Amino acid sequence: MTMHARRRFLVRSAAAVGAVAASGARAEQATPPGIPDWMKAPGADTGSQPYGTPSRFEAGIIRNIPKGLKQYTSASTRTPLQDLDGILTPNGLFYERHHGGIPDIDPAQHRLMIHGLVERPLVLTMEDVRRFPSESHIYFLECSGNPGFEAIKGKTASDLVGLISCAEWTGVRLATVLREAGLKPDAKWVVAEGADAAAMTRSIPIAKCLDDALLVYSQNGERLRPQQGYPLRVFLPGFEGNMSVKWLRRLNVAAEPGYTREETSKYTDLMPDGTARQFTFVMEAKSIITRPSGTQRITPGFNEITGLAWTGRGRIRGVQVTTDGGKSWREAALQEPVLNRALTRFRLPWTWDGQQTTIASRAIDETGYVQPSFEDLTAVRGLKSFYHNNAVVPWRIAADGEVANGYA
Ligand SMILES: Nc1nc2c(c(=O)[nH]1)N[C@H]1C(S)=C(S)[C@@H](COP(=O)(O)O)O[C@H]1N2
Ligand SMILES: [Mo]
Repeated sequence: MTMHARRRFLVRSAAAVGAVAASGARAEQATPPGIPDWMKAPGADTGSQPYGTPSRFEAGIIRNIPKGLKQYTSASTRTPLQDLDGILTPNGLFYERHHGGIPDIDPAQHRLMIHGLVERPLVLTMEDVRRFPSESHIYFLECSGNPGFEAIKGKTASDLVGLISCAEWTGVRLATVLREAGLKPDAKWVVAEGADAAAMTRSIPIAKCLDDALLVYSQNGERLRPQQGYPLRVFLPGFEGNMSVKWLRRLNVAAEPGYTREETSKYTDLMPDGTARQFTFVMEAKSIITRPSGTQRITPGFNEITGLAWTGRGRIRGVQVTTDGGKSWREAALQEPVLNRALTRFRLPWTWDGQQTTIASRAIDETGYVQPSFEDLTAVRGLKSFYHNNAVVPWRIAADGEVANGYA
């Protein structure tokens, strides 16, 4: 911090102390050397919350649930990205995307069948699945409809790109289970089916199945939540979220893809010339500034710009940030560790001069790919497609410090 920024910071802190004192006796007591009420008697009993929850003062940090959400059909909730720090999403705030509601599956009754082009068809219990050698990895999961091409009208970072979350996943390599069944020479695809009312079904190329694909039963150390596919899901690092089939009950090894609803009428991208891209698996590099971001308010002087970047192709190499509407870009610092196919936190110190401006970030991944502007992306893809919008998200900052969607 420069001397000037430091002095401004201290002046503002002094003003904040004044504000606290003015807000009543309790805040006055809480300001040292005062003694607040919560120091005058023992607190709640240890173990009074067998499963811990956040402070009641954080009750507003919740999933972003659209108004008028139609249940049991095709619905989603979003992660409140602007309210979180670091790179891991708490399990209770992981985004949800369901095509037929959330089944209530008894793991004792659940079975995984592996059949088709295999030497030894298998029917596994959850106990069987957990006997295989396990692995844990931190990966992001993103819906390819995040945000969609016409839905860039939202207000917050969560409204715009909240269909992404990141967690540590534990399970068994899909390759290990497939080898147990024994792949026949013609095995080129694995068609995965979920045990929900939508029977979500997607085809996975065999190369991915034998590479980093996982069968996951735990998330951030505890068993998967029902919303995330309890008791078992497929997890395909870097691929569009739709393919990570939840509530997994069947793997049909085949020579051809299933050409299911989710890979014909949905999850394809209509191009300007009327043809459609199909099997667009990889989530391309993307980033968003989460603070300051839409509906937040900043004051002149020092403001840290921070956000998240990710790429389905591996690691993030760098993130550039503009604070002058794209005239110039500066290199942000990346928080270590920068992990393969995980969220990466970036930061840039910034002194805001109080003038109206636009800020934005753009990610560059280890392949050299640069996150495109919305104009550059739509020049190639047109506006007919819905999935795989990874364009730069600009935030407009008004002279009063109010931050708003730069697209609107
Ligand atoms: N069985 C099943 N698997 C599913 C879905 C579904 O509706 N049913 N939704 C898919 C979609 S579109 C996405 S983006 C991810 C979302 O995973 P999450 O809810 O754990 O975030 O799950 C995928 N797997
Ligand atoms: Mo999705």
